[in-house]
Amino acid sequence: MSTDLTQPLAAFVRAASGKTTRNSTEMEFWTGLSSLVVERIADAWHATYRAYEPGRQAAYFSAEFLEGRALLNNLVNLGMLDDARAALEALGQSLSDILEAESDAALGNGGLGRLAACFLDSCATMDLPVTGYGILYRYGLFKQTIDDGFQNEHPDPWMEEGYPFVIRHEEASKYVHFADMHVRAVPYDMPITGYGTKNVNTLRLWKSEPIEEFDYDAFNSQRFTDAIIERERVADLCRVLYPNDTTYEGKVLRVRQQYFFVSASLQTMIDTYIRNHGEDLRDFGKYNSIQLNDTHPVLAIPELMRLLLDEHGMSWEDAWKVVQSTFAYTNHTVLAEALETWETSIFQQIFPRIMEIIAEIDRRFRIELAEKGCDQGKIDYMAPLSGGRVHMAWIACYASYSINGVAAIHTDILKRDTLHDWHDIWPEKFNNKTNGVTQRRWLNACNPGLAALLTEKLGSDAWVRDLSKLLDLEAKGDDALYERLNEIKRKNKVRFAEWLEKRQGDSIPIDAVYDVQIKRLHEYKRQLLNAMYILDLYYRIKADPGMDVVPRVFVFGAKAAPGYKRAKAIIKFINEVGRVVNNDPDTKDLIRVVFVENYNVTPAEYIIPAADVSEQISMAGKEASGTSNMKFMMNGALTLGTLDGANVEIVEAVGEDNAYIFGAREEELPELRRNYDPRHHYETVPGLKRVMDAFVDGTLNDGGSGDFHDLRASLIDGSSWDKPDTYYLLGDFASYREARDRMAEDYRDRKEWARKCWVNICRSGIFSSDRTIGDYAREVWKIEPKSI
Ligand code: AZC
Repeated sequence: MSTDLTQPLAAFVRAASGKTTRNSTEMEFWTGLSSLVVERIADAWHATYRAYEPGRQAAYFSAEFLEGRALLNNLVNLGMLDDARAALEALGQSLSDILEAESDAALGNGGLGRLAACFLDSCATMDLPVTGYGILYRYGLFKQTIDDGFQNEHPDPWMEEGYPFVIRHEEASKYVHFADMHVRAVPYDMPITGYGTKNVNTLRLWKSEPIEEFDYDAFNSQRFTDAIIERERVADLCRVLYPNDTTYEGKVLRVRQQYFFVSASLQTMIDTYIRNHGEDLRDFGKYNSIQLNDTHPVLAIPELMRLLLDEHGMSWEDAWKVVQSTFAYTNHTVLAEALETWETSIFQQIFPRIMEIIAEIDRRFRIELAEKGCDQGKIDYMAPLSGGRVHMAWIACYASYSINGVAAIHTDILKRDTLHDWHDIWPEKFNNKTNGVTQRRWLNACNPGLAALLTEKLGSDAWVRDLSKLLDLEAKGDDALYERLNEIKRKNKVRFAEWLEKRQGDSIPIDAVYDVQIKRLHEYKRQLLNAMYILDLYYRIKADPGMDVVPRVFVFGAKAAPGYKRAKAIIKFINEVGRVVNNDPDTKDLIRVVFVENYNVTPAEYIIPAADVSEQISMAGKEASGTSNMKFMMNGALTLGTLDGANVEIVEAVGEDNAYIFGAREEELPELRRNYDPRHHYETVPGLKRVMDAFVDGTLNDGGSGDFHDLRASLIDGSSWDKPDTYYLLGDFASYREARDRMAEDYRDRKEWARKCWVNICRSGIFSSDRTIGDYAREVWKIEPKSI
């Protein structure tokens, strides 16, 4: 059923621009159309809120929600896409240009933040009473430019031109108090629409504001600047997202952000409880479950204690029971550098009462463990205040009724290694929840060609709400279908190549293997290994100009944390390999390297549908799950990966013949590393010496920084504080090269390749975040769908 949206759209555009539609800009059209969308869902949104209120609900506490763009996703979910396109055309605009005007809401760093966004999408689609709580950062993740091959960072004022998809709710403001600062928390609600449902869920993002509108007293007594400075100090709290992914920085402002958003969120939840169930809060955990997305929101544990004890007069014992029936904790990484611990002096200084409560939790923990017969050494290690620091993960493990990892192998490592002492004592708390991604954004919206094929073959779009439906399609794979699959892929390559050319001026060939690694830059993810392979291939072609190679385009997209020197050196390294390879007449028609600047959600939506090869090459045991691996699979790319994170489960699902696995396994690595001598590999693996020497012999130019010398040394020599080649690049090099070469050869058989892609697509159902959320809802949150 189509609705003519021309008139309402024109009205919203005029309201946004104060001009005739003819004179309105693309940005103003985007604002107008977005406001129209919000207007259309307003009643259902309110009804959903009311429907969820009295029952049991879950809250997803996360310092990051990497939403990306909202408009297209909402139009598709609400079935408004065709009407919007027609209305825009009637007003002389094209939908794709209008969509391009939107900036990404990049309120997250990477996997953890994007996972939170996929989860909210699934909850809405499944009519589950789940609300997201986070922070309205004024500046999202930095914008990256690549200048002369080096990364530079720039601020991302993503909502400076207005953003209709968040609604300020002044009336629901809360106060948050620090020892030295009092803050008003104002909620901005973002509607989360689902597909094929009326329900509209909520992501509540808190903004910090001064309590007094303006300190007139200070103003009148000529202390104008003092008044302004105080206001700015409060606004600073939410000003910026910390740009670290899987590393931890003990910044006071960060701990303030964490406390700020969990305190405001808990106050809201308590108010809702009291409104519906009365003043006796002992049943709080019967109506609420709070999922802690990593340790960033763990201050919610002592803060809920404080609210129950101090504001609601509960006893310690009752309050602790509430806490223990409310919280569930997800761990997202086993990297030691990610574990949040804080100096007690910081807590003492900014929230002494919270510190007091943590000290009491610590005291009772020690007694409880002693009663269980634990020895003192173990107790000292596991205690919340172990070694005079506050250990956020330890508090989470003690207080939560559920502790989960994000892929089977990751949960096993948590049990066996990272959290094994907790597992020994509370095995029943541990469970695995393998990650998933939403097929609404990552297939239906970003790959319309493939989506149409799936709908046609299935006879309906039921897969958009239930991805396991694709299993039925596997048997329908035949030559004609494989040819269509290849055509769709080719069109997606054209679309990506055009986008890339327009965006950063790089032109790439279409008929080539698109081999892609897109993720945050980290040594454990081994982008450097990927670049070393390319360099080796370059030398092989130079040595044998007649070599019959399948044309390849190597695509990278990655941001490095601004303070992560080695990661930034690797970005420069990739770009230098690109400079050499792309400009050499002997190789430039065969292999090409592109670095997609400012990688984010939107670039991923262009890149993934165009990819043939999904690079998932982390050192085994280090990538907790990975989620791009799942997006690639859904879009018909084949995995080239180690047995790490969810790769393990992907291979299990598709079979070893339909994926390319290489490298040392997690269980082999301790033994392999014991006598590991990377220099031996350097000297004996054919071609490796040539590659490693190119780091420093003038082939590649690090701009005089010495970075490439350091990179090479880190692999071969190590340093005073680090063994060489921590992530086993040289050890896995030969195996990686063999698998990657074989893969490129296999690509020549276009039909057989397409068959493998088809198997991957059809078996991707278990990697839908709908499956993951179904598991959380049933096993952890114990909530039921509630449709309006
Ligand atoms: C990431 C993991 O590195 C990634 O493997 C996983 O898929 C993702 O979380 C979602 O679970 N971790 C983070 O982004 N950040 C931290 C602090 O772990």
